[in-house]
Amino acid sequence: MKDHRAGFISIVGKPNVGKSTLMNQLVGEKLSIITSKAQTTRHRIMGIVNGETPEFDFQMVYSDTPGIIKPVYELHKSMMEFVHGSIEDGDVILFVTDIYEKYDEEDVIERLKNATSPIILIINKIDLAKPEDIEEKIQHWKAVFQPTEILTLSALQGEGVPQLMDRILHYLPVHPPYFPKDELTDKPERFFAAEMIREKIFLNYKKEVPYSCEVVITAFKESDDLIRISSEIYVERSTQRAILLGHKGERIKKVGIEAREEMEKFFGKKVFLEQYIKVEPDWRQQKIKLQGFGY
Ligand code: GDP
Ligand code: K
Ligand code: MG
Repeated sequence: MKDHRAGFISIVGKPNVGKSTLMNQLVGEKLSIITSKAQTTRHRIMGIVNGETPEFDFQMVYSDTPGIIKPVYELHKSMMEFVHGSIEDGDVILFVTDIYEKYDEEDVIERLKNATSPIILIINKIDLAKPEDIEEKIQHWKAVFQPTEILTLSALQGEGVPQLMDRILHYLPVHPPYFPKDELTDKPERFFAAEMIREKIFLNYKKEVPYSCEVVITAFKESDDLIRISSEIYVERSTQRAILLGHKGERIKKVGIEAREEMEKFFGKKVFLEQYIKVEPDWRQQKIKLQGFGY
């Protein structure tokens, strides 16, 4: 019998460095929403890859995490707890950096220095960089701390991703699978439905509105050829509700159309989507309400 290897791989780093893009490349499905705005990923999201090499079978369990930021709201604190938890539980840690970012989160560097698992430091977005800048960045990181390895890649173009997979497999411990072999993720389908609506809100509105929104799926009813999904979008103030709606409800209608198209691709079925907007004053500041939203 072949050995089985399995482990948790945590993807951490600042906002917008390409963590979700990288995870989707590694997992091969669009599990994690990607936008050009910071803080799109609020939860820890797991993606599971099962496979085999000539020597062993394996299961990789990836966690994508919210970007590392200094907490301002209660919401941010629980987001950062996910990040710290990921550094502690990971069998392999992918610390993602952007070729042109300025890194100043000393506390996270400290946590990484104390981590006992291998740390692969990734310099992402090399498609944007000149070769001499890449070399300089490698030297910079070697001076800051000693990760187990440094790899350069372009998550967007997939360049360097197979090499990264090989290195992850190298560090994966011998262990039986953690999840049934036919599961792609630990999150229920309605989680993805909510994330797709949130993604479209991020893409359609400016400034603080997307950060003030939370999406809850209140019904998810699947029949042979159709999924009926009802959603509630929570905002903090009635002025935000008005912005979200737009003139005659046209802006939220556009969000709904785009989210539905995304859901139909993801679930492979026709989707009927309802959206209701509700005002819940200061939900981001209140722990009880956040717990109700699953944080
Ligand atoms: P996250 O906040 O770290 O999860 O970052 P995302 O995966 O959401 O990506 C943030 C932005 O960077 C998006 O616009 C991505 O398309 C872009 N991006 C990610 N990886 C690359 C890359 O390798 N090259 C370039 N040019 N852009 C990238
Ligand atoms: K992002
Ligand atoms: Mg992300």
